[in-house]
Amino acid sequence: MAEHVNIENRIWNPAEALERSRLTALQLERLRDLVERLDAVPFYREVFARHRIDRDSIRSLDDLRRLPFTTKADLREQYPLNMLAVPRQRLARIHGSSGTTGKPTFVAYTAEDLRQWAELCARFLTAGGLRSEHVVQVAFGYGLFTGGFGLHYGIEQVGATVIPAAAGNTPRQLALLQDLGADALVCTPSYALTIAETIRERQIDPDSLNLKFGHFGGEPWTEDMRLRIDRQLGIRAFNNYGLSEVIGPGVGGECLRRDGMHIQEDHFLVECIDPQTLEPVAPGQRGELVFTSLCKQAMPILRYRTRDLAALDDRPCPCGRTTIRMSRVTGRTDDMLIIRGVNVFPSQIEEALLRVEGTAPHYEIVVDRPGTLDELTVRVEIRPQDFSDEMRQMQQLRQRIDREIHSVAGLRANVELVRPQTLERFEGKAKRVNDRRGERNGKI
Ligand code: DLL
Repeated sequence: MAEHVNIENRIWNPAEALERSRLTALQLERLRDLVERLDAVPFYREVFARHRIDRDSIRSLDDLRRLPFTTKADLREQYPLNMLAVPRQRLARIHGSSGTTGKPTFVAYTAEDLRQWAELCARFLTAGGLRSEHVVQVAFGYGLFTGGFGLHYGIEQVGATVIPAAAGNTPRQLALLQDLGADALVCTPSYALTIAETIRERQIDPDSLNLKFGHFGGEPWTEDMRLRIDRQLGIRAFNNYGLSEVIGPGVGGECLRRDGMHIQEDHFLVECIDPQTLEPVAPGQRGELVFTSLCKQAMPILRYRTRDLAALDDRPCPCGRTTIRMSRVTGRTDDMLIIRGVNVFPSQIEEALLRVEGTAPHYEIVVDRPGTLDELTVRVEIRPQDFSDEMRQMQQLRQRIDREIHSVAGLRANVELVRPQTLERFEGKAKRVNDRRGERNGKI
């Protein structure tokens, strides 16, 4: 670990450190090109015709605001592949987004898109310490999900060695870590914790492994969760962000300072808007992120509303990259729960739980409406060493959790403590919320 802390800052591509005026000029040129290319997509052609938009109507980046948003619903309507800007024969690969409901939405890449995608992943991996001499174990799913393949080719681009372990089979992950001695682990943060926990259960000393750092993403996590991963695996954990509709992983990632994720602005225009008024929020304010892909060929996207809530930070970063940084994603406009009128994000519950010593980072949020009032139940696993048959002790722990949830989220929850190892474990993205209110109303 010490070795990695001292690693020097390296920038993969000078495009990450362009002077702002040069970056703006490049973005404008690419945006104008994009508007021209989007004319090949019937969906955009029709909107452009309605709003009388063409390449020449874009004279500065401010004109972006005259262009329409694209939403998930638009993509669903264009199912399966009606958003292509190139002929079908030019596609090199198709991935799908991991929607929580209904059919996936598909995203497509040309060979050139795949090359660019690997380059973007190489950039954030390098920013977070990856070098050609390292070995990386990828424990993301390989399939329609963009995590596995995206990171895989990024690691190869850096010149490092990939172990495509894929998600799942935790005992095998451990055996690979022990026998092949990966320097870095790549997966979702929740799977990193599952691996860390199994290491502890088997009484393996984390220092006997060669792991030094990890690149985690694909789902929201908190700073406390990062500290746990750092501590339990003896590594430095880096956050990276992306979404299939925009390209997959590679939209942004942290540098060694771990103080916000640098957005790859020469490829993506980012906006942060108030989801109600659709107006931009002030820098540093939380809002919904909106992305425009400037370079993608097969399926470029204009002003895509991500529903991810985060804040942007345009202050210079001491690492030398000049790109804007995004905060952690603290919630989504659509995973926000409204419980007895109070807006609650699952990340707030996680934050509260992780403040209480003795809880394991495994929990389930159950929302129900048995009568007329919403009820929030938080089921929390107790760490084996803290589990006790003594009622009083468990009662105290429950009260502490209740107090923390109340102070963070502003509402009372039924706290249910459950025995170690009873809640479901996740190999990919964790599913923490079980909202049963719709079922009772017969809506689902
Ligand atoms: O999750 C792409 C990805 C894979 C990113 C691996 C990083 C690493 P989708 O399956 O389309 O794509 O899901 C995208 O996941 O809108 C966010 O809500 C969430 N998400 C992704 N990365 C992060 C992150 C991939 N670092 C959706 N923090 C996005 C919080 C994240 N949420």
